[in-house]
Amino acid sequence: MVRHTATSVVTIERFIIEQERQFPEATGELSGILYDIALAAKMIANKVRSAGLADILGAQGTDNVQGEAQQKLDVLSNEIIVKAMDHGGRLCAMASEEEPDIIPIPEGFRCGKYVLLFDPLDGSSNIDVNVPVGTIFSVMRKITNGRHGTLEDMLQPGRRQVAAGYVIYGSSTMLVYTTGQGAHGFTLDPSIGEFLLSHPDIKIPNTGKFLSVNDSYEQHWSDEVKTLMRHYRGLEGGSKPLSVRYVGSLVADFHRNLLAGGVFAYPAHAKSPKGKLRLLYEANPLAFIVEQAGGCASTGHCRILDVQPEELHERTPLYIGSKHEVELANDILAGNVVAA
Ligand code: P6P
Repeated sequence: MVRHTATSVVTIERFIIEQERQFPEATGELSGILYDIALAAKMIANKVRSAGLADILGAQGTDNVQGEAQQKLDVLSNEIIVKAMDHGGRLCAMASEEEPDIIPIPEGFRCGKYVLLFDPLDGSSNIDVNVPVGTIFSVMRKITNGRHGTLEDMLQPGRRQVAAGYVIYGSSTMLVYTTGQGAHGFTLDPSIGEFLLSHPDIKIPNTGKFLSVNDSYEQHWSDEVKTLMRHYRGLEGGSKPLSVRYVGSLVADFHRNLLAGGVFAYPAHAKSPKGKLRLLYEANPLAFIVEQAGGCASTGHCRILDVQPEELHERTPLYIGSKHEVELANDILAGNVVAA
């Protein structure tokens, strides 16, 4: 494989083709999916950038100044992705956080051999206060017979993903993806409308600097989770305390920890017994990325990528980031390390 540096001028399209060429049996369908996702990301970035001006903020159901039905930005982002992906002939079905059921490929369009699952705009409640938000996506091969994709094709463990990634709409727009050959970051150059390679072969530091957790739920945490947080904060176990950084936008918190080292923790608690974050289109894709970058992702009891999904929108507890901090979570939540 060609080794690129952050100063190489490599578009995402060229990088995808170079990766595809490593596999003589590749048909180009997965590359096509990634191209289309990059296009959708540019379109969403354009909407997010001007949201405050284009009067597409706020909740659905209200009218904007022109009297048009106001569209929530995440509904709009969902439509952008569906419309960009549903006619390429590479997918046999999609699933979105915004839609209760799987999204079939319209009649008249060829069905392909992949399914796409996505959260079109995670953290969209942060848009109104100009906090970074993101798109998260996961691609798996169809495993059932028949033309159209089914729920069974979606309910595969995350280790079966063939591609995964996210887009962060922050101070710059970045797309980070993996197909199992490392995790690579591309930054959108708005002057030419191209994603350019800026972070080749991302590696997360083994030991973190940051802790991302919403500790307003502390009263609902188990004793083991409370012990874990005391370790993260340097109050037990002798570790250096982690700096707390919590944006409340998963992609923003994950991306910072991926580049600088850290752990994002969303434990299960009495009010959210299975956690809050979604397994199929939030935890799984980010877990694929972080493992490719040398990190870990766990439910606190097992590897995220080994969880067998039972429902499309099922939730999971999530500990994801630097290896040392996630393995500490596994040890403490398994009762191997008890409170001092
Ligand atoms: P809490 C945003 O609503 C989101 O789904 C993630 O992006 C974020 O990490 C999490 O929820 C924040 O949840 O309970 O801390 O507000």
